[in-house]
Amino acid sequence: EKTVVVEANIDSENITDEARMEWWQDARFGMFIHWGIYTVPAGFYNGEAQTNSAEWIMNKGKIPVAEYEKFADEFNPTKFNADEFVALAKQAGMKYMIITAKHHDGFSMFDSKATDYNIVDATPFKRDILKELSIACQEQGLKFGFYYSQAQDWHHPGGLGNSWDKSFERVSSDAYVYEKALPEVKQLLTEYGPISNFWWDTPREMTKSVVDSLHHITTALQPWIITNDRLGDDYPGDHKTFERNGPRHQPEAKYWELCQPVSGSWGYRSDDDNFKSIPTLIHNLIDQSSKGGNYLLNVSPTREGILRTEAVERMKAIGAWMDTNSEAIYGTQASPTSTEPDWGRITMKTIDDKALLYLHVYNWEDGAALPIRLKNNVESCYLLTDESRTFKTETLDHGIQVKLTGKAPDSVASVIVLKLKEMPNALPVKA
Ligand code: FUL
Repeated sequence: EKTVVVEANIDSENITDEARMEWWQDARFGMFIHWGIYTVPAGFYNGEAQTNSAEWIMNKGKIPVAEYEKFADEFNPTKFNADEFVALAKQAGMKYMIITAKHHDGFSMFDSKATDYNIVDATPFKRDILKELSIACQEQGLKFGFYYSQAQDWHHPGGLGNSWDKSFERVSSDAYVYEKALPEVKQLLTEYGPISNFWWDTPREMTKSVVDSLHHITTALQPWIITNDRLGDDYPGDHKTFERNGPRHQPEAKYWELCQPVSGSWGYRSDDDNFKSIPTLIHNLIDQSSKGGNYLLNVSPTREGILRTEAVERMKAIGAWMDTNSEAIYGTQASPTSTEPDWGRITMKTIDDKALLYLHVYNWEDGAALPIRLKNNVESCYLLTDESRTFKTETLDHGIQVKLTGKAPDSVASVIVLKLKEMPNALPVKA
């Protein structure tokens, strides 16, 4: 039997925030997975669609606890293969994976010691998918982290959010945290190897002492861990979270991430045909990078334990683009100029006090001049995938012009490298 490393990252003395955040900042791209027993109703209850986001069905359909529990009896995703999930994430160019350990419905997707309401004890499947994924991630070299809903729990009388089941008498949420959330978090951080991220969610009614306890246990057990900003009010975490829509301008926060579902729902919904197009997804990744942020793209396995072909196709297409262009994504910084030029986006690296700009051209026209609002001397300008294909540039009063020639090398985004002789000197934004 395979085992996982139990004690992670003991050497914690001198970790600076910068050192801790470095891999994440460079990674730019991760896989989010929403998976739970809500996959069984898949958005429908009593023959009717209940919700856009299928993981909310218990709440939106006002399903009593005893009814909802029955979905666990039918949860048997026998086609699930952790190695394939991790391999697909890697193929897409993703550097980390974050999966729902427990969502608001209160069902634990791992062999929880705090409750039997978990995937091993309460389903015919009986396998701990988080352990399988953790092992596969370690074997294939992908960072691995958890989503955890620490305040809402519609199954536990201390959890927040269940106002429809009248058999349900509310006890204090502190009791809930000490009985369930804290022990589960502790278990997740000791029995699943090195955990790269803890992704808290819906920080409602969290007392300061509870927030402090959860924060303390997380960082004490996994000193290299990275947390989002959703543990409690006034808890900044390590990074800011944008949900569904990214920022229009570069945010002030140094570290931030956009999470977005590949289709309409976070959790699998059987009628969800709202898949984003391949160009949209690639542009979204580039767009976050050009503003200095990460892109956490969500997929939702079906009740059989596989991804829909539409999702797989999209992951592979992003991966194919990343195969030749990832240099313009990994380890880049935000654009030094205004962040949304008409023609595409810009990312940047600096090497020996010289800036290397990556011009991601979405709208390519033979003969067109790309305006870049920088006052700089250009060292060279060429296509990322073919250095012999060079472009003429001019430095004018209103910035650098790059002259496009020929056909677009890539129909989604062609990347031109613009090497400057110095650090970028941005012209003021046009009124
Ligand atoms: C939200 C949750 O309520 C959604 O169900 C989903 O998990 C999303 C990522 O965060 O706040």
